[in-house]
Amino acid sequence: MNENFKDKVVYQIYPMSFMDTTGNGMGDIRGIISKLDYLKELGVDLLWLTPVYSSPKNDNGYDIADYYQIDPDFGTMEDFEELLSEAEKRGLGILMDIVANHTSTEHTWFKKALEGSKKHQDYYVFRGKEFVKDHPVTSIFGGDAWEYIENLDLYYLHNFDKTQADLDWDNKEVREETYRMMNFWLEKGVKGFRFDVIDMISKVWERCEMSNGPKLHEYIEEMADATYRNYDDSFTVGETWSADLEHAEKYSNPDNSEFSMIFTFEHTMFGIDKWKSSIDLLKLKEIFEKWQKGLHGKGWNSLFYNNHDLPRAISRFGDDREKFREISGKGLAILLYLMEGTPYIYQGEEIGMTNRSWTREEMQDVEAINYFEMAAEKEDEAEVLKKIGNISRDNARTPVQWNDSKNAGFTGGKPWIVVNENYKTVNVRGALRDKNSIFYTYKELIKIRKKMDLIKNGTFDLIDKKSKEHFSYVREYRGGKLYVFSNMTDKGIVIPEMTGVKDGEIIISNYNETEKNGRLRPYETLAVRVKAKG
Ligand code: TEU
Repeated sequence: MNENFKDKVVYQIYPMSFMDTTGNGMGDIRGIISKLDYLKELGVDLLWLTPVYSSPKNDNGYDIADYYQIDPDFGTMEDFEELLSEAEKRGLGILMDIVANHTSTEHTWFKKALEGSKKHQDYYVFRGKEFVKDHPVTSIFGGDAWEYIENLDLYYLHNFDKTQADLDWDNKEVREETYRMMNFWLEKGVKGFRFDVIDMISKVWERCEMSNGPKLHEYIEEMADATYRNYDDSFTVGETWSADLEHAEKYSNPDNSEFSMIFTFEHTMFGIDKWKSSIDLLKLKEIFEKWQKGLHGKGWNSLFYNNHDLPRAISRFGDDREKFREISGKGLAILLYLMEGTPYIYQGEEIGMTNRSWTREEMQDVEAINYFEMAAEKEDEAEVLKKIGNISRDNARTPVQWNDSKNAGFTGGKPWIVVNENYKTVNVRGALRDKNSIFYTYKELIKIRKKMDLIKNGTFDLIDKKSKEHFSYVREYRGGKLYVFSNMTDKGIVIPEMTGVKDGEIIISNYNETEKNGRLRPYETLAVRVKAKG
């Protein structure tokens, strides 16, 4: 079976914020083409584009109005085809984002449903008063997930914004439309897909649970058979917030895989209320241990800290104060990308982009705005803004900082979202010029991964689980070992276990001069290889 995905590294592009070539303030496909050489230099294999289809963009493209069109803000179908061929020339594959749990209410199916077409109402989850009363659902973006349509005297379900109507996957026609659309993109030459909230396509109405319904895996199998299983080297990743190990094994079981892998989010959440959560190192280690051990030999992990829905890696897991930003960013990369799984790098992560503080006027994200409107009624506004600064999705969506000129070189016009103020110090041009930058640590890690089978196949064991200061682990494969030690604090610490690896070779670290003397400086992180004897 195709296991190519185990050697790949994926770079996630959020096109709206990547690179603008038209001056409309919004990134576009030609902008992506113009940066392909940069991505090649980094060494990644696949580019996952978040949705570029025609959309009113109430949820930045996750509200699709036409699955067969490129949104004019991003360019044309010709631009997209050129992207495919230019990417291919450089050995890069393109992954499309499949948002099939819902469509925009601007989609013709939904419009026809509103006009009274029964066939199209059945594409969605339209229900009468009684059903809705007995089946309360809260939207993930806040408020009631049922929206009333007066002239139909029916409600429709929207698990996200009210302009994102849930499709009914129990309707065979909906499934077939989805497969047809996926084949359209496969035939164009895309290498695979990332599936948006795919765990929500089958619902459990008895308990009003919106994920992990009884038909979930059956539908995914059916979809795989009808589409990407017919392509030898396809690459797929499901976004599954609700997955436990058992589901994860089904999704990514090497013998009969539904997907190459899934995204799980336990390590990014910490508590039910996302706005109140903060990282706890002991828990973080436990979570990684659970997934590393749990899927070893049984499935496959995705390795990521951030994406377009999550705050910036360094601000969340590390230390974004300028004094520590680079050391911390490099340390985090070494810590994560030597684990088992496929690495995902979110645009700007490779140069150490950070969160910023937000005012109400600057906020763009529908989720953050809804939260602000609700929370600011009960709590101190400054406190609410602070939480938003820590967690808001807008942090990930500030434009990529290409250089230190106006708007960080992202656009000649007015950017659709503010540029992070630190672009004068944090930018691609500077990172490429400085051989000590975070960029080169990422590049080196990608090279190391491609050379060492141990990283793909080795076992994983935590070292000193109970330490609240460091995150360290050992990987083992055919007698060879790889130790990773990471000081997660801004102070010097001692790790006695390090004395055991004196004979090993340091293969990567985040400080220039490193010793294996058991003492680690703030955020110091290093990987030591001990070769098999004989
Ligand atoms: O995200 C799914 C999802 O559940 C998130 O909305 C998540 O709860 C939230 O972002 C945490 O802050 C996917 C997409 O990645 C996201 O951008 C979309 O908004 C969402 O689906 C709806 O399509």
